[in-house]
Amino acid sequence: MENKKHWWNGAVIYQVYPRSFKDSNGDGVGDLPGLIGELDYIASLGVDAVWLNPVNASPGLDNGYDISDFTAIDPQYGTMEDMQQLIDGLHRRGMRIIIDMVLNHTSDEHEWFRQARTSRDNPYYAYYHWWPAEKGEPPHRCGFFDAAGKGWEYNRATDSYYLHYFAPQQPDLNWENPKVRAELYSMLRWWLDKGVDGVRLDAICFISKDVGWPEVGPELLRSEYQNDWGHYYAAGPRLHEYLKEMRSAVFSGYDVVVVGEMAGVGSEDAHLFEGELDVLYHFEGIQLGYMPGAFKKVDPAGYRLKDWKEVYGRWNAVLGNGVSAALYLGNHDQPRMVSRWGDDSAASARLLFTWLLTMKGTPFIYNGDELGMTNIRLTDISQYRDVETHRMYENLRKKGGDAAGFLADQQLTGRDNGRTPFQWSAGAAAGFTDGEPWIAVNPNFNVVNREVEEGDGGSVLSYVRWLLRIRRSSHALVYGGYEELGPSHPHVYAYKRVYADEEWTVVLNFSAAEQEWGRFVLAPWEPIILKGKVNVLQGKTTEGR
Ligand code: TEU
Repeated sequence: MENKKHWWNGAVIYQVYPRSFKDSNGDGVGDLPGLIGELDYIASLGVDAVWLNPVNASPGLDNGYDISDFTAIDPQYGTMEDMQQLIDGLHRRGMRIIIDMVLNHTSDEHEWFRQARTSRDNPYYAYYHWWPAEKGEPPHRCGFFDAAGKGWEYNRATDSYYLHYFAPQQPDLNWENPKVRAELYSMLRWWLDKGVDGVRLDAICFISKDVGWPEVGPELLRSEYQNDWGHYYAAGPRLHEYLKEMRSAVFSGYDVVVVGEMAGVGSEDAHLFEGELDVLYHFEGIQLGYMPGAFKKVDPAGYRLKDWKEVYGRWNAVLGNGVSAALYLGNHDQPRMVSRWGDDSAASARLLFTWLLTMKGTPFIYNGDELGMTNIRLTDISQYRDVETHRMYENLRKKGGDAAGFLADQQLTGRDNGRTPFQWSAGAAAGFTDGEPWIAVNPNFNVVNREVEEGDGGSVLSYVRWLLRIRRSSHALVYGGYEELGPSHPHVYAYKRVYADEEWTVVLNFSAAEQEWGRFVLAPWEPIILKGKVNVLQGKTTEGR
């Protein structure tokens, strides 16, 4: 097909959070053998590739986003042989694998940092960003996972501060240093030579720093960077130089997809990444309904469909020449899709998936969302496992803030909502583990689980499989153009997808109330999908789970 220049053109990607997917040895933590045992399930969905969150050696402060050895598998997940089995197992089933690489920072237990922090004369000292104490306090930077919100940490042995955009245990790598870049590129080639089919580059837009270390006052942040440190961090002076160099030194030699996590990047800059990245995993959609700033806070009014249409329409308008926009409504950093954007109902899950799989872009399905898994709504800080939640809570308590209000907000926005164990069955621990799960299982696992939904033609799972089949059968839904259809409506989103003489019309009721749109009367959360003039959904959306 002329549009399919690369394997990922038109692909649907399934994100697996291995820690919570399937435990094979009863230690309560998901692992590679457990995942390998469920590859037939993943293949049965009809997806094209798996994005695997990090399984590299790590102390686990940030569930693997603090890597201590880029070319070793953490024993809690398995061995390098297991990893090769996973790669081969996916390939045998006609699927691909995208690994997750964290190149902005390492763990403070990585050998490079263990050496670097011993002395300013250590050759690895220049692998990280330092501020010598004799120059006084460093200019403020935000540390997203720092209890005090500070982005510099003092290190006694070198009498200097090191930079960390995330936790103090996640020191930022110094990409100004060509030795760092060369080591990272060599490591990436090592992984690509194992047969992986793509890389998701974690926080990659943050890798370039203004090493003049200017003061960044609140007024500058507010005026130029939307009051969001992520926007400032994503505006580094050498970002595109580094990405072009990495493309040339690593990826250009392979048929692999490069997915860039792009917090803080706006659609007005999307064209700058052409030739550098293949899929832009932007945040402008996922942050709708959150107050601007480093720590998530929901707008009481929630998100507005008007804004949703604007954001996704705008991103589609700027992309096309070989770069695609990621379409996603949930991931390991977000609350559950059906709780964030729907009302926990199966009907709202089906509606959201209809958008995800008929809209223009590269769809990402987060494991469990295809079952309609919901937020767990934890009630006590002791139930949380996420470093982000704990550090925000510490910061708040120090300032005498409203702990109850914070926990109420985390029930809506906390990352752990999306990290509870995959719900396989109504059995013990939802069939996830024979041991004590590392985090609580959602109590609704008895009705929201793979086993019960397999047998239900009206379940979210059955509907997602059907949608994926419909999508795969259609040029227009995969490669077609996108045109929003009027009249504008506060709760109904309608658009066309056209490719040659194939034309689809999608009309979506994004509300729990009946809505009229043109000649249509839509039931709560009802999608209408017309192929030409035929409603292909007739009778598909029965009620119940
Ligand atoms: O997230 C990068 C990022 O932009 C985060 O600040 C994100 O916005 C935040 O976690 C949302 O609450 C990546 C990974 O996806 C995340 O899991 C890691 O914690 C983070 O990088 C550090 O590696």
